[in-house]
Amino acid sequence: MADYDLVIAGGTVVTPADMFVADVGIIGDKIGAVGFGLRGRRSIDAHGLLVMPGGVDSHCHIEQLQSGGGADEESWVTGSTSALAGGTTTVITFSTQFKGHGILEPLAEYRRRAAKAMVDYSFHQIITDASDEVIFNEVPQVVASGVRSLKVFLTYDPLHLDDRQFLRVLAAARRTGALVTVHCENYEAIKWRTAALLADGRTEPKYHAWSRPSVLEREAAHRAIALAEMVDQPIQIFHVSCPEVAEEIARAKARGLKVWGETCPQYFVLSAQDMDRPGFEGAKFMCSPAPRDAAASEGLWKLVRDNVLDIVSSDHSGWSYETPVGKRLHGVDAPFSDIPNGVPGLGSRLPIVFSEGVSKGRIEPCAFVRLIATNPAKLFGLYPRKGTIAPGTDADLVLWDANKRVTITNRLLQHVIDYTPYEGLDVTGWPVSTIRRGAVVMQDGQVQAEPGTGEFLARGPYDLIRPTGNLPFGFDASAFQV
Ligand code: DUC
Ligand code: ZN
Ligand code: ZN
Repeated sequence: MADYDLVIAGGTVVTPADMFVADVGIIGDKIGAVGFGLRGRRSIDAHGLLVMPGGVDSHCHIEQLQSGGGADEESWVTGSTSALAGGTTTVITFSTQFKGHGILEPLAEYRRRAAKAMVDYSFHQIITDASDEVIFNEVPQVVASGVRSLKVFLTYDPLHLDDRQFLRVLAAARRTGALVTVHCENYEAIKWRTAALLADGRTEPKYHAWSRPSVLEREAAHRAIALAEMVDQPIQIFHVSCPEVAEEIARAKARGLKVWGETCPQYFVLSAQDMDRPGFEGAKFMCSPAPRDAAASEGLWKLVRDNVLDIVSSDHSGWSYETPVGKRLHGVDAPFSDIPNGVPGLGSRLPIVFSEGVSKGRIEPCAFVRLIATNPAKLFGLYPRKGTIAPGTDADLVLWDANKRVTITNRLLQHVIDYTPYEGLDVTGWPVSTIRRGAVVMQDGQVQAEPGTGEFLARGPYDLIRPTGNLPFGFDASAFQV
């Protein structure tokens, strides 16, 4: 008699800590057992494949509302399709705020849109206007609804917060038990350098990198960490592009601070050189922070191995290349400062990290699992439901052919964006099947999930992001409405 609805038989199970040949037995939407000789009503032969937790992408932009109306081109259906095609089963995306407005209405609208998801999902709440109403009234409601992370930008018009506003967000997070994630670049310095570059007639996409050198990311990361230390509020530094930024995080960790760092595949395989292609082509590679150089990429791998950078997310933020609503929004002669930032990456995240990391011998498979699933699940309060393979956890799995060699093309990634910055990149290692809460939702590149089958993941309080209790002079300024 069968004990399980589905058995994944004979694969090499990779958990965050261990790797061994076993069967995985699934009952309904949960893992029932990991063992030998398990009998299921259905069985999938996984001999020769790795069986890993479904990817958790804790930083991606899907159907994000835009200030001028409308939303990002990548919809919940197309974004989910790409995620599932690439082995990711959970995403954390963004509900945004428009300056002068609150956060409750956009969050309600965003939840309505996300109801079409085919992956499980949660949100970070972006704060662009730290008004009294938002900070003291709305943030507590949003956090209580399960959106337990706030996101701030230290640069970008019209998103950026000054230090006082940033402090108010840190304090609100401390009061409500949320994590703060930070886009670290120095706003004024980028504006100043951009003005000088444009004054000198340097307008092409490659000057995007010149406008925001790594020192400006390092400065902002240092400042974010210092202010978070003063408030005693845990933070995560988003999309670390180079070692000198990660070293700020390493120093903070060594001081006992709760500071975490994320990097993204673009910082492993792209460089500032990519933006120096003929004509407008360089726009395809423009994202912020800007990709650096090969030495920076290699340096990031060392910081991954040293556990300074513990998450690799996609920062999927797609803008099509050929359409008038994407990179060409302001025309092909637009100066770099008017070209939308961001690169697509939901579907390519796991293959690139696996290939560059595991296949090229930089990390072990268990470390890969930690980077792309376990650590994001832990940091954002989704673990152990997500991010591992063990009895009682959600049956989210990716079956992986570690030896399959693929040349990335846009078609394989199945997002709506009309290009990938990784076109032509050779990778070794590719997803064969994706299983989301017990259902096979991707097989050999065919995504077979219905819109609306993704679940909202409300995140409750969890220990990892509790403040340390170390405050200068023992004075908790966050207890006051200032
Ligand atoms: N940088 C961001 O901070 N967000 C999305 C796109 C990008 O390049
Ligand atoms: Zn960012
Ligand atoms: Zn982003």
